[in-house]
This record gives sequence, structure tokens and C-alpha cells, in this order.
Amino acid sequence: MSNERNVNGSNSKKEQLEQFTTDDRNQKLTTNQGVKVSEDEFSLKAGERGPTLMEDFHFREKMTHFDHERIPERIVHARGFAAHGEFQVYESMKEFTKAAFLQDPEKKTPVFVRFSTVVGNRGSGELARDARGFATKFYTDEGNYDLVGNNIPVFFIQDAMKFPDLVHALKPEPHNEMPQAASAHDTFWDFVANNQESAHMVMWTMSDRAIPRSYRMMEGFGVHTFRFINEEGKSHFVKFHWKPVLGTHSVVWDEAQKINGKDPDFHRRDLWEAIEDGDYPEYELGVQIIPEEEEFRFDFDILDPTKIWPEEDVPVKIIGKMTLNRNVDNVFAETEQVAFHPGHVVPGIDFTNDPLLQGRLFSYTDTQLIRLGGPNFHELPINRPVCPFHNNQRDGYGRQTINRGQVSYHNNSLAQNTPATSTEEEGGYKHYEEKIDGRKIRARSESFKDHFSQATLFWNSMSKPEKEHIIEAFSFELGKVESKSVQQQVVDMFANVSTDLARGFAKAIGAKLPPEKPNQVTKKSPALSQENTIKLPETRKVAVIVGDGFKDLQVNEILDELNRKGIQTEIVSDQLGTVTGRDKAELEVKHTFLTADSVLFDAVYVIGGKEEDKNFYKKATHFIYEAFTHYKPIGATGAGRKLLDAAEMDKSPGVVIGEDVQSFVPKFIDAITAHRHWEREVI
Ligand code: HDD
Repeated sequence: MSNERNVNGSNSKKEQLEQFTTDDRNQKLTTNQGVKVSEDEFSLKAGERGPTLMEDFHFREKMTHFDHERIPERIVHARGFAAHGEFQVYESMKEFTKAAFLQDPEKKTPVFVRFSTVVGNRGSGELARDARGFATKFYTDEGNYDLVGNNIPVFFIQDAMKFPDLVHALKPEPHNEMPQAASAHDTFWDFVANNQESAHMVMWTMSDRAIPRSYRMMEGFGVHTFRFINEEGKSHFVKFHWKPVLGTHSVVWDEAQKINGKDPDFHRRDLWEAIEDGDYPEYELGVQIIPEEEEFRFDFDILDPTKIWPEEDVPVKIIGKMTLNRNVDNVFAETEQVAFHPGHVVPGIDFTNDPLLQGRLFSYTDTQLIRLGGPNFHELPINRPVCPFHNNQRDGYGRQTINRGQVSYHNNSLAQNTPATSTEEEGGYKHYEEKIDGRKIRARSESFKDHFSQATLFWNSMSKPEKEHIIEAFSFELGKVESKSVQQQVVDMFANVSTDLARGFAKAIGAKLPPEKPNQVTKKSPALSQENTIKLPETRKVAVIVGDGFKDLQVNEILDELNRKGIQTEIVSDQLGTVTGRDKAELEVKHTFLTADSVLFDAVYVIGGKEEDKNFYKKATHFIYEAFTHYKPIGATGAGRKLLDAAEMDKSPGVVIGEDVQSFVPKFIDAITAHRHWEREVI
């Protein structure tokens, strides 16, 4: 494989991967030793009814390989899905960083992004209430840079020392391994109440952010404060953001739970299909930058990973765009074997003393050693840098590189002291020379001790429906907790955030209400509310409910208009095949009421069928009503209107009744663009 420095950018990773990619179609079946196989169904036996023979090398090889197919799943973020893409900076970031991939707007850097849930195992449902991992590997010309972030900008704990405790509390309880992929259980909430630094992140995980509509519609955050270092060696503090071009959107909790049953692969399917359809997911990269001199200007410690830098105080500068444009060829080889590490940095990006980040810098390589079975995981195709790599590391399980020569040490004279180190000017990584003067101490800075102000800031910034969702989420989660004491501890803890919040869920779980008192913090950050996000109709999925004998003459025109706007329409009926209208128009049915469900769509468009077809209308009504209770846009034309009248939905916000293309389509598109209609009264 080529080990030459890549100059032309965008496809360098693809080209590299192609050298390892094989297509077994139209090939002869062989053993792993390349011997052609004559028979692949019957083991070699002593007689037709006799025992299998040891000498059957084909059987033994096939079975042994199968027996060893599984590797340990990730201790966290086990359930994930990934795609390839590219990143391009909008303008040179030279002023702040010398990182080569952030200099040239013409340059495309290949990326590989893995999205994940945190808690559930590899086969768990994807709509769990949970943070989502958002890990990006940039294959830069100076080596791999990994931005290993989440869709929530803060973390549960302030020191990596507590990570094993957090994960033990969050994972299924050890005595009965329940519940799967859920934080709604005693040990998690016991951890929360007894580790109050978690307050801010818990606010996020109880919010709509924890049940995204799509990986394409969630933000990403590097969480920690990192450093940008420029050519002159000057350092700026930086936080990284990914902003989805489609805006940040969520589903509702009842819907999330149903999706987990109807389609546990909902998020991966959504990402996969979008890429297959050419609707490439896009995210803009944003940075918040604080000059070194301003480190202590804020009422929080910028090294504390439980704190955001409110965007209104430190604006997010948008500096580039990432486009995901290629699905993987093989999930195991790529998505499962990719190894991320926040310590994979390139010159121009450096760390800070955030104690959570510092601990992560140890953990990620360590976990790959067990998960990927040894120190050579960097040689796996997906993990290889696209630039050359040479050093004196040797051997180990699964070593693939054949290093020529007798020398594998430094310093040496036999190989003229090569591979040689590089000066900073030549691109050698030099750690930022921060002055450190301290005593060894196990302690936490006083400046990390305010656990509630930003939790209240988050609460204050929510819209009314978002606040209601948070109260419902706490009520659900604590309603599943058995210990009354833990329930009460959580109520008392969140009374420090807002007594409206704590009293709201205390009532629902029958706990003692804390006394009402005004919030300590009154500040809001509008950027935190999803109500203020970008709203676009593109790639939204509409279920079109139609039965045989439908009577809308303009159906095809309406569907065409919606499709022209990038809205996807899929016909749902009571049987597969085609449905025929009164005017003989035909529509191809994609799903039946059995194989599809309203929770899998963003909106419903009701055309209806023959009026006397009671069975069709019964199923259609259930479908539509469920979408209605999830605040989804609903449109109806022709006989479909009667269905909405009958269920008294017709006058509700987000319900669009139309006669013809001109009056119906624009209003329905607006309703779809709005995503959900929270002002709707749902009984
Ligand atoms: Fe972590 C995986 C994100 C704190 C230890 N982490 C992992 C992944 C993401 C994150 C996205 C999955 C990467 C992939 O798709 O392969 N982790 C975070 C964020 C954190 C965080 C945003 C806080 C800001 N993590 C954190 C701490 C530790 C770890 C404090 C331990 C000290 N994380 C791990 C790990 C994992 C991991 C055990 C499991 C699988 C892996 O690394 O490759 O090492």
C-alpha cells in the first residue's frame, strides 16, 4: 500500500481503503490459504453416517473462524453507525491555528464519522433517551485528528476518575442486567443525587436533545476546552461545535419508545438512506474562541466540562463544512474497528488541563488494546493515516507492516539515526509550553463547585413545550425508580435548579414538594432552545394514506410538488401492489398499515379510499390519530378530509385541509417545515 504523503486531498482515504476492499462475487470459493474448495455443504466423514474426520481442514478453518468472529463491544457507545465524507474550511484559520487542514478553503480532508448511543449494547434500540456520540476522524496530511464529541455540550462528571462509577451506575444493574439502554433506574438516579456535578448534563438528557429525530439533525460538541496554537506559538482556548444544516430536531418520548419496537434501526436507516439517495448530511464546524488573557473573565471555570460558554457571550464562528457522502462497504471492518481517541491531535491543536479530558487521554488507547486485540490497531485500514508513518515500534498480535532492516531503535548510527525526528518548522508536534506550578494534590478546584447555575440557565432557556417535556422525562425516569429515598433526593437536588421543575415532577411521582422559591439565575441563552433552530422541509418523510377507489384528481400533482421541495412521499395502504383511483390513476404502495407506522414518518397526507371500506378507514384513523398526538403535520384532500372531520382534528394547528394544489401544497409544506405543532391540544 502507498505510504506517500497525500497532496490532492479528498479521495485519499477512499483510495487507500480500496486497496483492502474485495468483492467475492463471481469468484471461486477457496480456503484462507487459497486452495479451491470442491464441497462446502458436507463435512468429511468416515462413511455417509459416520463421524467427522479431524483431517477436514476446510471444516475446521471455517468453524474456527466463525467461532472467533465476535470482538468485545465498546464499553460505552457500543451501538453506533458511521459514514465517510469530507471536510472543507471556509477561510484560513491561520490567525488561530497552524493545523494544515484548517488553512486552505480549496482543500478537502477525508473524514469518517461514527454516531452512537452511549448506554445500550450493540443490538439495542436507537431511540433510547441518551446522549449521542458524534466522533469524527479527520484524515489530514499531518496525521489523524479525532474530534470525539457528543450531541450534548457538557458531561456528567468533572474528573475522569469518576467515569467508571458513572458508567457502572448508568449501565443495566449488575444483579439482573436490567434495564437495557435506559437511565430510568435506581442506580443511575442514586449516582445523580450523590454526584451533583451531574445536574447540568441531566437537564440535557431529560430534554428533547436526548431523543433526536435523526443523526442528520443533531448538533455535535467537542465538550472540552482545547487549544488552538498558531505559527507564532500563540495559544487560544477553543470549543468545537457541529451545527447540522437541517437544524436540530427531536421526536417525542412516546414516539421514541414506539420507534424502538417498530424499527430499532431507525437512526442508522435514516442516515444510510439519506446517503444512498444523495441527500448528503451536512454539518458546519463552529468554534468559540477565548484568548488566553481572558481565561478568568467568566463566572465559571473554562476548564470545567460541566459548563458551556453561552453562545450569546462567546459567539460561535462558523469555519467550515463537513459532508457525509459515502456509506461504508462493511460495518465490521469500518464502523466496528474504527478506533477514536481524543489524544489523536495534529500540530496546531492541543489540550488543556480539563481533568476529564486528561483522563480520556489515557482511556481510549487502553480500551482499543482489549477491544481490537493488541497494539497494531492503527494498521487496520480504517485507522491508517493517509500520510506516511514510520517509527521503531515493532511486532505484536496481527502485525501487518513488514519493516525492513536491522535497526529498530533510536539513537542509532547504522541507519543514520533514522527514522528522524522533525523540528517544529518541519511539522514536528510540539506540546504547548504551559507554565505549571503546583503541588501534587487529589482535589477539585473551588472554581468547579457551582453545579446549578448553568442547569438553571438551560431550564430558563427552554420554550414552554420543552419545559413540559423535561418535567415529563423526569416523571417517567423517576417513576421507574423504586427507592423512595432516591426519588426524594433527586427532587431536592433539582429544587436547586428550579422549583417549578422539581415540583412539576415531584407531584407526578408522589414525592414531597419542595417549597416554591424564585430561581437563583434569571439569565437565558436562546441558542439552547430547539425552538430557535433552522427549520427546513427537505428530506422530511410523509406517509400518504390512500386506498383503492380514491377520488382526488390532483394527487399526482400534489405529490410531485412535495417531491420538488425535497419532501419524500411514501404510499401507505391496506395492501401492497397498486391502488387505483376512480379516474383510473394508479399509485404504487410502499407499505401496509402492518409494515409501517406513523411514528416512522414526519407527517401524514390523507387522500382516503372508497367511503364504504370500513376496514381501511379503521386502520387509517388509528395511523392518523397517532401522528396527531405526536403533534405532526397532517394534510388532507378529497375524501381524506372527512376522516379528519370525523376525528375532530380538522381545526387544529398544523392540520391542513385542501381542495386543490394551489391552496393546499404551500400550506402543507409550511406545516411540514415547522416540524411539530406543540400548540395543538391533544386529549
Ligand atoms: Fe468517551 C467512547 C465521547 C468521556 C472513555 N466516548 C466514546 C465515543 C464517544 C465518546 C463519541 C465513541 C467513539 C466511537 O464511535 O468509537 N466520551 C465522549 C465524550 C466525553 C467522554 C464527549 C466527555 C466529554 N469517555 C469519557 C471519559 C472516559 C471515556 C471521561 C474515560 C476516562 N469513551 C471512553 C472509552 C470508549 C469511549 C471507554 C469506549 C470505546 C472507545 O472508547 O473506543 O475509552
